[in-house]
Amino acid sequence: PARYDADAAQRRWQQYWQEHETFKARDDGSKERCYVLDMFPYPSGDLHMGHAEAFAMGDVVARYQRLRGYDVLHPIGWDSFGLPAENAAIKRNENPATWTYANIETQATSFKRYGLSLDWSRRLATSDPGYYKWTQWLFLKFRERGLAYRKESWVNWCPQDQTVLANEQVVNGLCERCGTQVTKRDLTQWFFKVTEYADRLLDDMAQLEGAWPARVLTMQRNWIGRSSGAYVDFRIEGRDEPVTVFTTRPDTLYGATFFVVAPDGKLAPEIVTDDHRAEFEAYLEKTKSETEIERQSTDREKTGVFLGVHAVNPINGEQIPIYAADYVLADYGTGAVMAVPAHDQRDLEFAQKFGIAVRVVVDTGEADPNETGVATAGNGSYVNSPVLEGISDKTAGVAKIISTLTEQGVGREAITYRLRDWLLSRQRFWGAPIPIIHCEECGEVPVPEDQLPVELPYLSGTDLNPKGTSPLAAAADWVNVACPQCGGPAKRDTDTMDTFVDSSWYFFRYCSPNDDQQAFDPAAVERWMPVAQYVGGVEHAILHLLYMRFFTKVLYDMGLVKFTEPMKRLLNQGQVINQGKSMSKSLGNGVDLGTQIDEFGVDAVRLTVVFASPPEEDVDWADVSPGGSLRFLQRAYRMAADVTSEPGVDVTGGDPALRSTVHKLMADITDCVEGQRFNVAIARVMEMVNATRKAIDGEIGADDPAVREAAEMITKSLSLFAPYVSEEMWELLGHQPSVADSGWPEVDQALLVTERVTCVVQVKGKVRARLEVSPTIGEDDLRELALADENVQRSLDGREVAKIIVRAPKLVSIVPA
Ligand code: ANZ
Ligand code: ZN
Repeated sequence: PARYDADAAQRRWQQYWQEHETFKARDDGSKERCYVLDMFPYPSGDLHMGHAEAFAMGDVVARYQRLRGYDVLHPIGWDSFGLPAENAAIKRNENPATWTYANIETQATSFKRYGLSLDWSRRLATSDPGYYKWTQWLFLKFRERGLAYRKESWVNWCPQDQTVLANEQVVNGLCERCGTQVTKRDLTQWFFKVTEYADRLLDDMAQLEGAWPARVLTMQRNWIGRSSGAYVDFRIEGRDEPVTVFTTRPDTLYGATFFVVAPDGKLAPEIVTDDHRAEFEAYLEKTKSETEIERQSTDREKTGVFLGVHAVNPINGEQIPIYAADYVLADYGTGAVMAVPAHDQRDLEFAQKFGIAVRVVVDTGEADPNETGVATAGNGSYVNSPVLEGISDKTAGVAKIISTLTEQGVGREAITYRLRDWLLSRQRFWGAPIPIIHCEECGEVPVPEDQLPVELPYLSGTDLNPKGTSPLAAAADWVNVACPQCGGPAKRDTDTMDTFVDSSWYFFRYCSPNDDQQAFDPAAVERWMPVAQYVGGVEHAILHLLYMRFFTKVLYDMGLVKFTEPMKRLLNQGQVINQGKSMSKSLGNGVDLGTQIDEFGVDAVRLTVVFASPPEEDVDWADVSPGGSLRFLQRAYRMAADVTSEPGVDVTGGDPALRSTVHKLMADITDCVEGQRFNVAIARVMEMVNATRKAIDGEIGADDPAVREAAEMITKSLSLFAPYVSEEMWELLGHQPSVADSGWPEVDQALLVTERVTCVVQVKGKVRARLEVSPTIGEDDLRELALADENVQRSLDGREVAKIIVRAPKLVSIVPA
């Protein structure tokens, strides 16, 4: 019998697709456009199982939309700046580009072998000067709008890598890359003012509701962390300016029995008295080695030091002691809090440890926090709070205090966000240089646009070793330049940009990837975007997706794009794991994609990763069977080989039962693909193959037009998941390539309807109702149905039934008493 040779098919069709540019976006207006995008890969080594799954999912959508008749844009590129390239280059004593571009070539070859329906003509890499020129241009535009600025700030610092780390690069207090304990350091850094867009980032999520996974929206909402409350000004003895706190519970102001400031904020060292300075400084050192996550953790024992000064509560003039404690963060709210131990758990734990009074000001009916050690946070009537007397509702209490404080000029309504501005400076080599020149006379001077890109100098090996600041600082020829404004001696900024900047706009670039006059052609973007389907890992649920949304809104404000959300629909595929665990070298449970492909072929591997589970769930390689997938593909291939009718035969004359079965399955496949239940879609294709095989081997026979119709539907459906074998099958069925151009099957709605007959119901010989029923309905069911009918009931008008004759399925005759 006919056998599918995966290896030969892979070689043959890869070449065919390439020669015929089968998957090139036409962009000629002949068809409606549809942009399907996979998160672009980082070029670390060859493709792995994770890529195999993610890209198989994206390709299902791209191939489906293409068959549906869309002009599909399905591009590929590389997020090719970043630390691993730099570390590899130091190890190998070469320039990071060598490692990077070699890996890109390896991955490109593997992507082609993997049979993805990609438009290779739009390929890009963020480390190409032709790309990062525009990253730099965007930076300058953001700066012109006041959205990029420099400030001093504490940053996470890895002493080993000698670099600043973003919060997400710190895992349990350790550097994500090298495992060294992270410390804090004060540096002047570049930031993007993403906080200015906090409200829009929240509000525009309405556009994404139902189209993005709910958990991603929740994560983004929490990350932005909008809270409303009030600012309250406290005087401090011996100081002119008041200190402002942010509180979500201004209504508990009478319960504030102490005051806490962040040890690492500006205020603490200013107000600490000499008696307490040494103790404070020791505490500050300790705090610096802690991560934000540790500091916010609720089950940690509270620590802190008294600063020797008091604050004055503006509502009652009470003096309360000021502490520095690490549970208060320097850069949230104002970095200072009024502590209300009766109604805030952290404050209560602190008060109990330091012997501070706990004063209940809201009677919630719960037990006294003094005794239980549990702060009460609920609604209740206010006590010990003269201004709030008679009020017993939180909203009213908050409003009353805010109006009182506002009148007295010591407080006001406020909203704060967890979201911080985006620290984009990196003291590393392999990134887009920040296009700023620092001149002693003129200060910060942007590099003139006609001098972009600011290209990286050629450094390699140990020259790339971090030296506390960027390795770029050591490239004297590169750093020292004439000031573009005054011509005097000046220095280039030696920081490079966070790679999240590169990936915040690449999807725009794909619309006109070779344009050397602009970052992207707004007209091309308008034709293709927003992206219809974005596919990628949930590890990007927060930062990448938030930052690219931010970029899009800024570009909207610049008038360059006409929409505010770039990705209409998002799919987060799960991971490929093995034996219940993430694959890792240390566990030795890695599965090599190349080896799997060599053994089972691309189609079987692709089918396996998609069939294993719903797309958003993990695939455990220990539970799947690529061998089973291959056997199924052989079965499908043999089925196609056995069809004996000619292409174009009139299928309407085919076996009605088989047609009805197949059309129902086909309708289901379409629904499943639309609804991203790809695994179920594959199960239906398998059912279709079984039904068709049975028909071929049974009475219906290989020559029945219904068999051909089924085989063609199978081939088209299967091409979303197993493109190579499907091209072969399409050919076996007597068609010209490519199956990717063959169009999605039309389902005949008439064949979906289960057959019905009309049953006449008579009452006393008169027709009172007509019921649509199944031809096989039973007598009892029909009797019940007839008696339940509204018109029948009306004509019976409450009378008993004396006699009822049921002749299923066509007649019911009722005689009332
Ligand atoms: C007094 C109070 C009484 C508070 C009470 C809460 C309950 P969210 O909801 O997360 O915005 N806070 C303010 N700034 C802080 C900082 N920099 N570090 C740590 N905690 C800070 O939390 C706001 C509440 O967290 C604020 O309201 C403040 O404590 C504390 F019964 O003020 B509250
Ligand atoms: Zn100058």
